[in-house]
This record gives sequence, C-alpha cells and structure tokens, in this order.
Amino acid sequence: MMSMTAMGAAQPVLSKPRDDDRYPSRFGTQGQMKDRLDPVVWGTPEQGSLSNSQLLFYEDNGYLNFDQLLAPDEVQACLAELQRLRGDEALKKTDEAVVEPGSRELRSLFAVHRSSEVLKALCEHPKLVAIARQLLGSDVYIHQSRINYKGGFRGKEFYWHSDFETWHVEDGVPAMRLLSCSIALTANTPYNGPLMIVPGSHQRYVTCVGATPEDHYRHSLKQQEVGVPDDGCLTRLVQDFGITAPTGLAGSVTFFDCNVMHGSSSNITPLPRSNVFVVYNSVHNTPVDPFCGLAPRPNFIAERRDFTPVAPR
Ligand code: 6CS
Ligand code: FE
Repeated sequence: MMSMTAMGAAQPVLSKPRDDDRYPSRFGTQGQMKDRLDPVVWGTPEQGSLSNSQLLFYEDNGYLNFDQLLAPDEVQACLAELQRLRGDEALKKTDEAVVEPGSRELRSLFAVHRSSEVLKALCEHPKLVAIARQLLGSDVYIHQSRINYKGGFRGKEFYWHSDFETWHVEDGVPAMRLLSCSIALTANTPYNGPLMIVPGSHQRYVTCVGATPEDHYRHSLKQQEVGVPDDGCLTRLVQDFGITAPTGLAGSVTFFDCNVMHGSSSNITPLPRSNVFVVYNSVHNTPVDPFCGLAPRPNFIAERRDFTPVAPR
C-alpha cells in the first residue's frame, strides 16, 4: 500500500487527511503545534474518589501520581509474575514480545491482560479502573496493556512521543478520551530511566513529519523514529512547560493523558525499571480505520474487537 519515491522515502498512502480526521499528522513537511480539541477530564468529582483538586491537577498537568495505591502483596505477586515471564524463552519468540535490538533482553511484552491471570487482575484492579472511569467520564475497556521491562545496565530508552499521535494515526482512535496507567513493579528512581513528562503539553497537539511505513510497529516498538516530535517543537514545549519525572517505590502509580509528551532515558544502573502499563479507553471512543490509510496494527497492540467494559470487581 505504501509507495516509494525514487529516493526511497515513504509517501503517505492518503495524499490528504480524511474528512473525519480531527488530528491529522504525518502529512506535512513541517511539525506544527495545534490546539487540543477534546476535554482532558471528562468526569466529575461526584463520579469517583478523586477530589476536585486532583481532577484540576490532572487537567493542568496531564498526569497524576499516587505513592501508594496498591497493597505490597499485590505488587509482590505481579513482580514474581514478571520474573516468571522474563525467564520464559519461548515467550520471547511470540509476536507479543519485543526484545531489545542490542541485547536479547525483553523490552516489552504486550497484551499481558490476555496472557497472565495475575496481570489481568492488576489491569482490572478496582482502584485503577475507578480512577480511569472518573477521568474519562464513562465505562472503559482495555485498549492496550504491556510490561516495559527496562532491565539494568542496557535497558534502552523510549524516545519522546505523544501516545495519542500513534494511536490516532496507526490505530484509528478518534478522540483524546483515553489514558495510560503506569504501575511501578520496581522502584522508579531519578537514575534508572523513569518516565519523563512535559506537564501541560497535553493541551497542544504536535504533528509529526514522515509517512507511516507499513508494519511500522515492528520497528517503532524497538526504536521510534516516525511519530516523534521534531527538535523545534520539543524545544518549544520544554521551554514553555519544563520536564517532570514522577518517581516512587514499587506500587506507585502514574496516570497520564494520552496526549502528554513523554519519554524515558536508558537505564545504565544495575536496577531494573519495570512497569506495567494499562491503556484504558472510553467505550465512546472505539477505533475506526487508521487515519494513515494503512491496515490496522495487530489486536495485541490495539484492541479493536472486544470493547467489554472493565467493571470494578
Ligand atoms: O505504539 C505504541 O502503541 C506504543 N509505543 C510507545 C512508544 N508508547 C505507547 C505505546 O505502547
Ligand atoms: Fe508512550
């Protein structure tokens, strides 16, 4: 479907955005900063346990951090499960597993709510789901889940990006009504490659340059090069908003908006930084055909069959 120029550069499959595309990206020759067109907080203080000031913090900053949301034995069970999965050589050969380009270490494992009972229970944890429901103001289902293992010594970085840009362009998620929840299974310190966030950047939409290659996920999940902001846009965002890196012990949890600019550095400490990420999407925001015009990514990266709401248990 993708065409090549004489120079070999990928051309957009669509020459212009579709009429239903409210957030076109990867069409132009220059990155642009546009306005966000959707609310950040869709629910109200009455709809859950988050206070008005927590909702306002999330609205302004695009994230919300909790030091202790999960019980130590819940975290311990998930960490034991992570170690089991990490040692499973057969698993590393499955499509769901992404290994580091250099070492053969596990980088990410997708759809863990399908392959692991322990991690399914984590993804469906009543406290997490209740917060997601309140922030998104509706029932939610799991759009994506994964472990990002980021081992010690040679755990590689995740370059700056807005998740929404990819989820919109490559998965066809229409609106900014989804969020990520990052659960720390090991301590996230300033030193071992914690999540870095540009607080407030979720209020802008940074368009990216470069057409989406076919089967892009095979490369982007190891090292993302298309769907990242250009240097000028990133510089402006950081000048305007700065950078924050929420850290915490195992069991700490960070919720962050789908469009907040974020990334993380490599981990050269001996201490792994292992987090489980769950992406909750509103049941009113299910994917349509990808806005880049290519075939959708596999279901284990972006759910497009089962929109059953996760109910607090
Ligand atoms: O492409 C994706 O869906 C994934 N990639 C990154 C770098 N972050 C979010 C998501 O897991
Ligand atoms: Fe991300």
